[in-house]
Amino acid sequence: MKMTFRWYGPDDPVTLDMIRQIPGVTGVVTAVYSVPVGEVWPVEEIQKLKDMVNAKGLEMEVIESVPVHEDIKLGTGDCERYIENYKENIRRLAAVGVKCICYNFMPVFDWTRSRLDQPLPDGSQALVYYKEDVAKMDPTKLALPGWDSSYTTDEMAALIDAYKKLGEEGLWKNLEHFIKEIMPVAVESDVYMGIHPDDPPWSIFGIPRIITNEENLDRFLSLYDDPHHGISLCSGSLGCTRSNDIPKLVRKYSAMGRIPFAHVRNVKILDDGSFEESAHYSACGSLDVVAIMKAYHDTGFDGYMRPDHGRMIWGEKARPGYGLYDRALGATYLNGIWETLEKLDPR
Ligand SMILES: [Mn+2]
Repeated sequence: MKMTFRWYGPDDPVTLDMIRQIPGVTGVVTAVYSVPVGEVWPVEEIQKLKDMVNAKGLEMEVIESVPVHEDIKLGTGDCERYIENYKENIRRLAAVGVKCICYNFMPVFDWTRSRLDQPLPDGSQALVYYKEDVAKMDPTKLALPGWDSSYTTDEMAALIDAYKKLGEEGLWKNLEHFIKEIMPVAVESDVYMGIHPDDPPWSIFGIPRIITNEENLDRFLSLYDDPHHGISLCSGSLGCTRSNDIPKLVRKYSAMGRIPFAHVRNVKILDDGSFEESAHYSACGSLDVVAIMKAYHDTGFDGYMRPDHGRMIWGEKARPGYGLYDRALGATYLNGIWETLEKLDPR
């Protein structure tokens, strides 16, 4: 297992100098952020990023994300050109030593929360999803991090409408086309592609979401039969519904060698199915993090892992979910569990 940490590039208030001091973190997970979604990343930009990371003694073997343009998900407009660009990005990243690319196929919105700074009883702040609040939200007028704010209200309404018409099966068809196009390039480049599950794993605002549960993950993997075609298994995304048994899913897909990249975090599920992001420690949320780590360990997991979102603690001001302190505690906690498992059961 290789422990990594997400880094949002030179503008991130969490710096490489800070990250390198977290025990056991050997690399960062990052991306070129200056290029519009769908376009090819300049080789010089990729190389510059890698040089910055390597200069601090860290590795840059995982990219999160190379985003998928809406035209690909909708199968419209410049879809084929964007797919060709995507292939070129895979080749260019492989050329500098990238081994794994994380992406998602969520229409319009990336992860969705109703509030990014909900105070918790201990005085920390966390990202939360309260079903009642989400039901009152107007998706054409929203602005949250991870959401594309470049759309006008009318454009957003039209986009949402197009996805409603496309429906789940239409989205599957476009995902299959994308996978069948890019995977031969990924295999040839020896890059492991890991799809990130939808967060949360259910339809919001009537827009289809399909990377949500075991049945759909099976269907996804069956689209292309090669270990390079895998899952960035995110315990917090799939785990915010009790219907997903995370240790069981980890055990199954890790044993199949289909998890190149693991996001491990906890989440607290509330009675009405809402959820709050919690500290990584098992007792703070609804997931058994030791059982998750044991499932990885038992199946000989040798991929990349990172702590996922953290709370804001100790007065830190940073990008919601991506401060230094709570994620560093998460990395250390996960490394502690892993070291224990290794010593109890050396392979
Ligand atoms: Mn995640």
